[in-house]
Amino acid sequence: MNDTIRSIATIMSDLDGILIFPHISMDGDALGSSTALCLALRSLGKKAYVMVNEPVPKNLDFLELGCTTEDDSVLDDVQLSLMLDCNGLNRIPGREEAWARGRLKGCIDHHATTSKDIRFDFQRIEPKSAATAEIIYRLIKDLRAEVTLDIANCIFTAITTDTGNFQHTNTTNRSHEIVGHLYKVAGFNSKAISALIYDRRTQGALKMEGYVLSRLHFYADGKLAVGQVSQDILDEYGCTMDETDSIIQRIMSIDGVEGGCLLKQKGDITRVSLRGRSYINMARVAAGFGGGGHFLASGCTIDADLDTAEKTIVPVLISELKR
Ligand SMILES: [Mn+2]
Repeated sequence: MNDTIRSIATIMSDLDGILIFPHISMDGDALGSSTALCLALRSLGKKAYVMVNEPVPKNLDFLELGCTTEDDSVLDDVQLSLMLDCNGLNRIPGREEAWARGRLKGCIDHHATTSKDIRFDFQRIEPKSAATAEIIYRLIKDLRAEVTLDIANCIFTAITTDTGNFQHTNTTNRSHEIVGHLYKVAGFNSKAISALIYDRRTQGALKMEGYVLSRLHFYADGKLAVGQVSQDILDEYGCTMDETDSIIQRIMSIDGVEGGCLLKQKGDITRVSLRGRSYINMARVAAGFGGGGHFLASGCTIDADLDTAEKTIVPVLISELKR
C-alpha cells in the first residue's frame, strides 16, 4: 500500500534526526534525491544526513553539498531511517546497523521490484515515475520547503540521468513539467549542470571506453551485445569503475541491439549492468541473480570472473529475448 505524499510530509514534519539511505553504487537519482531532501529538511531546522559508505562519484561531486556522511553515530537520536531510490536491505549493504537505528522506517522509490525484508512504517513506490526525484520534488513542496538553487540542481541531475537525458521511455509529461519549474529558480542553468555531469571525462576514460566497445561480443543475430571491463584495463587507462557508466548507453545505440550487458570486474566478483531497448525484461534477469532494477534497466552481481559470468548470464539473456 502506498502512502500519499501529503501524509508522508505530515509524518516527516513532526520528526527530527533523519538518516537518508541512497542505494549502493549511487547514481544521479539516488544521490540527487537524497541530497535534495536532506537540504530541504535542514532548511526546516531539522538534523538530516545522507548515509553512505562509498565515495561520491566524480561526475556528481557537485551534489555532495555537505550532506553525506559515513559516520554511523553522526546523530544521537535517529527518529527516521529513510530509503531513497531503493527498497531492500540488499541495496544498502554495509549500512544495515545505521539503518536499524531509525525508530521509524520509511521508503520512497520508483523501482517496481520490491523486497520483502523490511516492514516500512510508511512507503511510496511509484514505478511510473522516471526518477525518485519526481516524488521528492513533490514531497519538498508538501513540506513547504523552498526549492533553492542547490535543490534544483539535485532534482535536475536526478531526472536527466535517470531518463538518459530525456531519451528513455520512462520520460513523461511530469518529468518535463518538474524540470520546467526548476527553470524558474533564480540562477538555474541546465547547460552548466549538464556539462558538470557529462562533460568532465578524461582522455583515458574515452580510450578505455573505445577499448571495451571494440571488443564487444554479439549473440542472437546481433540482438544481444556484451562488454567486459577488467580491473587491468581500468588501471591501464587510469580510470575508476564509475567512469564506465556511459558504456552501456553506447552499446544500446547500436542498431538492432535489444539487450545490452556490461560485465565489470570487482575483485573476484562481476558486477552486471543490463539494459533493454523495448521488450526484454531485464528486471527479471537481474532478479534471477539476486539483483534488481527496472524492466529496461537493471543490475546484479555474479560471484565469478568476467568470462565465467558471461557464460552464465548469456543463456539467460538469450532465453529472455525469446519470451
Ligand atoms: Mn532512480
